[in-house]
Amino acid sequence: MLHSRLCTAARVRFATLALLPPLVAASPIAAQTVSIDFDDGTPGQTIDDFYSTLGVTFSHARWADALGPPFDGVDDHLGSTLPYVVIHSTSSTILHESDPIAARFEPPVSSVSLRAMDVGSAGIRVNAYDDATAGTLVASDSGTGAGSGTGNPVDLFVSAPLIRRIEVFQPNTPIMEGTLLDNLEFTPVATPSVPALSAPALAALVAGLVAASRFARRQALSRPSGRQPVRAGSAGRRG
Ligand SMILES: [Ca+2]
Repeated sequence: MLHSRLCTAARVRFATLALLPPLVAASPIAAQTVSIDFDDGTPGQTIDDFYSTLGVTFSHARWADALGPPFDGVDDHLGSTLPYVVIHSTSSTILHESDPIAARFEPPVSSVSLRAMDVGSAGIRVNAYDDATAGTLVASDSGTGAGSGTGNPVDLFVSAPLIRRIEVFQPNTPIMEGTLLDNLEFTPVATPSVPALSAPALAALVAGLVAASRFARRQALSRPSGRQPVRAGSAGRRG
């Protein structure tokens, strides 16, 4: 009897809870794509954590005036947003693989795009990793051009479930053929929301459980028992 009552109560409680998932279900927070045109900095200064509130910090990157020195022609900037672009903090427009421009993302991102201008025979490449300092290569993209690449912009794009860092460099042993970077975009990975019950939802949940318990108890008490009490001394005796 006790087991039967408990089972009935449990079933009714479960049925009540089954009606409540819309109140407690967690859904991912939509990720907003972040766009940076680098036109709000100061030429000559390193970028570092200037955009950290947007979720990205840089190594070996500085702002440069797209129409000023050290660029050797007015067409170098074609494809950029003016007035500023990004170059290496010490090697200017030359991006060595051993000393790349790096960007680190916190929170991690699922995709990154950027534009390289003046891409020539030295090419341009972006490698994406799942760690801020080391990790595994999870995606890459590259492009190339002819000669010094004047007036040749290349769009790069990488995507992976989790990207924490990218490195950008010229893969074909740059000597005097440089490139400029601009227009970074990235999309943070969607994060699950923390489910929270509002006060009315919590009150409804408690009321539902109490009502279910009372209902189960009434059902159990009103059900006729299938077992008759045994009277001592009467069973099995015949006159
Ligand atoms: Ca720009």
